[in-house]
Amino acid sequence: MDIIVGTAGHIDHGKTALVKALTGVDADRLPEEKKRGITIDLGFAELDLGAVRIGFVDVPGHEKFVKNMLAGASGIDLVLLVIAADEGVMPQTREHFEICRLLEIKTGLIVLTKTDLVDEELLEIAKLDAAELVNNSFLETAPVVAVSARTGDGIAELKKVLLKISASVPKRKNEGVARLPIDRTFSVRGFGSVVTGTLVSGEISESLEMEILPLDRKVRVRGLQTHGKTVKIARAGQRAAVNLGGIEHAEIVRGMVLATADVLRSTQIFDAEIEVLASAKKSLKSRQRVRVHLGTDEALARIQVLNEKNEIAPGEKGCVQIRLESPVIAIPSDRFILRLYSPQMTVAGGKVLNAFASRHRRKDTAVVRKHLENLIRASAEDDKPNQIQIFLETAEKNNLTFRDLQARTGWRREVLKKAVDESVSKKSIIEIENFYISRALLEHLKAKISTEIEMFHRREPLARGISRETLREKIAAHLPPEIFKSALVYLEKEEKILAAKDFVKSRSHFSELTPEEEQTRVRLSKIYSIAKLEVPTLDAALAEAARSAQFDKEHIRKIFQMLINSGEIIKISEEFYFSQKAIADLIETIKTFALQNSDRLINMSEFKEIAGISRKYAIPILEYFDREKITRRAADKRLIL
Ligand SMILES: Nc1nc2c(ncn2[C@@H]2O[C@H](COP(=O)(O)OP(=O)(O)OP(=O)(O)O)[C@@H](O)[C@H]2O)c(=O)[nH]1
Ligand SMILES: [Mg+2]
Repeated sequence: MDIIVGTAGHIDHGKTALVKALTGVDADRLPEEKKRGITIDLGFAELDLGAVRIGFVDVPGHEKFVKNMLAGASGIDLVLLVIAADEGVMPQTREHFEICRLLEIKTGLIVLTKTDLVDEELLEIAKLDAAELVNNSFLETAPVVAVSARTGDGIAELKKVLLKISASVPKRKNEGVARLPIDRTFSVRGFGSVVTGTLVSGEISESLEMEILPLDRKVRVRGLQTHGKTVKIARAGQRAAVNLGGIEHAEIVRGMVLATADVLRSTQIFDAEIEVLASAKKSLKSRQRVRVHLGTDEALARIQVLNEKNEIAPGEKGCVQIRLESPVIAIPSDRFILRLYSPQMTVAGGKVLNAFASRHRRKDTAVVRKHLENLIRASAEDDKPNQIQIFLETAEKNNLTFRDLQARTGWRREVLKKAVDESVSKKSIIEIENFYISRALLEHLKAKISTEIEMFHRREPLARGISRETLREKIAAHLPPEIFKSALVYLEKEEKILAAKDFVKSRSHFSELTPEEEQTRVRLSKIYSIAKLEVPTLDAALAEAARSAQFDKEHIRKIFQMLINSGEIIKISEEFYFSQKAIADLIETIKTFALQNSDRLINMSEFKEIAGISRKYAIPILEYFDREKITRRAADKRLIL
C-alpha cells in the first residue's frame, strides 16, 4: 500500500528534522533553504515500512510560503501535525491545521517535537494546547506522539503508529482518469523534461500519450519513477516522477496538470460549496477578489455568493460561483482553499460542485442554489446518474456530448458509460444522436410545442397545420435542430400530433367545414374551374364568393387557403390563382408543342396563342413555369424542359 504523508505546522517546529529522522533524507534541497535554515518550497522523501510505503511531502511553515504549503497539502492522505513542545500551538499551526480540515484530509496524527528541550510539565501543557486546537475535528482522536529528532527519542514509536494508522486511510476511489497536478518540473541531462507530483487518480504507464493542461499539449511518457525506482506503471496515491517527450520543461510550471489525453478541459468558472473559517475577521462577500488554491495551482478569482445576503459569515457554509482570471483544471469533489487577495490570509475552503458552470444572473440565485443543493446530495450519495442529470439541466447549451460529460466529471470512460446508460434507461436523460439532453428540457419543449400548435389552430382554424420551420424558429431556434426533431417524434409517438414533411398539426385538429363554409369552398372552386385560364384576380374571386355568403372576406380567405393547402388551387402570382387542372392541361399543351418543334423553344406570342390567353396571364404563368422548372428562359424565348 502506498500513502502520501504531509507535514504541517509552524515555522521552525522541526518538520524537516522529523522527516530526516524518519527517512534519513534532508528534504530541504535548495541552497537558499540550507543557508537560511528554513524550508521555502516543498521537499520530498520516502520511507518503506514493509506493508506501507510512504511518500513524504514536507512543507514550509513560514507564513510567506503558505502558497507552497497548499500545493503540497492538496495531494496528501495523512497529515503529521508537528508542534514544537517548547512553543506549543502557533499561528501557522492553526492555519495549516485549518487548511487540512478544509481540504478534508481524513486522518493524521499529532507529533510533539523537540521533547529534549522540555520537561514533563511543559510537554503536558503542549499536549493540552494541541488537544484544544483539534477539538471537534478529524484529528480529535488522533494519536499524539512525542519525539526528539535530535536524540531519536520516540521515532521508532512514531513509525509503529504510522504503520498502524495507515491501515485506516480510506482507499482512493478508482473512478477518475489519470490526473497528476504538477508540483515540480526540471530537466535531466540526457533524459529531457521531468515532472513530479502526486497521482491523485488513474494510472500512468510507460509510452502512454498524455496531455499537459491547461496548455493542451500532447506529451509522451518516456519513463517514470516512484519511490526513486524506475517502474512501468504508477498508480493513484503514489508520488511519481514522469519523464516526458514532446515538451521542454521550461514550458511547464507548477499548477499545471498531467492528464489522460483528450478528456479533461480547463475551466474559468465553477460552482462550489465553501465554508468560511470561524476565525475569519469578516464575511466573504460577492465581488471580493480571492486567491484560489486548487491542486498545486493558484489562480486569482472573484466570487459571487449565491444567497440573498450576498455574503457568507465567519463559521458558515454557503454556495458560491468562482470566476477565475486564468484557466484551471477542476472536476467535482476537488477541494480548494480560498485566501484573501491581500493581506494573504486563509479564509475559506470548499469543494467543486460543477466545474463548468454558466454565469449566473442575480435573479436566478434561488434556482441555481437548488441545483447546487441537489448536486451536494448527489455527490454525497455518490449518485452519478443524478449528477449527470443536473449537469445536463444546467448546461449552457442544453445538451452535452459524451466527451463533454467526461470533461465535466473526469470519470473514466467505462465509469461514465455505466452512469449514462443507467440514466438513459431510467429516462432521466435522453440520448439524441451523438448528445444527451435532460428529460426536463424535452418535457419543456414538448409542452411548448403543444401549446404553440393549439394556439395556431385557434388562430387559423381552417389551416391544415403550422409550418414546421416556423414552429422550430419559435421554440427551438437556439437548440440543435435534432433536439426539436426528436421532441416532435416523442409527441408523435404519444399520438398527440401529426408531423408531416413541412407542417405539424395537433392530432385532434380537423379542419372540418360547416355546410355553409363547404358551399363557399365549392363556389370558390367553381369560379376557378369555370374560368379555366381566364381567371379573375384574387380580390375579385373572393368578392364574388362573398356575395352569396355570410362570411367576411378574411374568413373566405381562410376557406380559400384550404383549396391551396389541398393542391386544388395553385398560386401563380399574388394576384392570380388557377385551378390545378387548368395548369396541368396547359403543361400538356406546351409539352405537345415541344414535341412538334425540335428546338423545344417557344416565344411569347406562340405561348399566348396555344394557351389562348393574353399577356397579363402569360407572363406570370411563364414565370411560374420557370420556377417550377417546366420551362427555362433562353434569350427572349423559353426552352421547354
Ligand atoms: N533540540 C532539538 N532541535 C530540533 C529538533 N527538531 C528540529 N530541531 C531544530 O529546530 C530548527 C528547525 O527545524 P526544522 O526541521 O528546519 O523546522 P521546520 O519545521 O522544518 O521549519 P520550516 O520548514 O522553516 O517551517 C533546526 O535548527 C533544527 O535543528 C529536536 O527534536 N530537538
Ligand atoms: Mg522545514
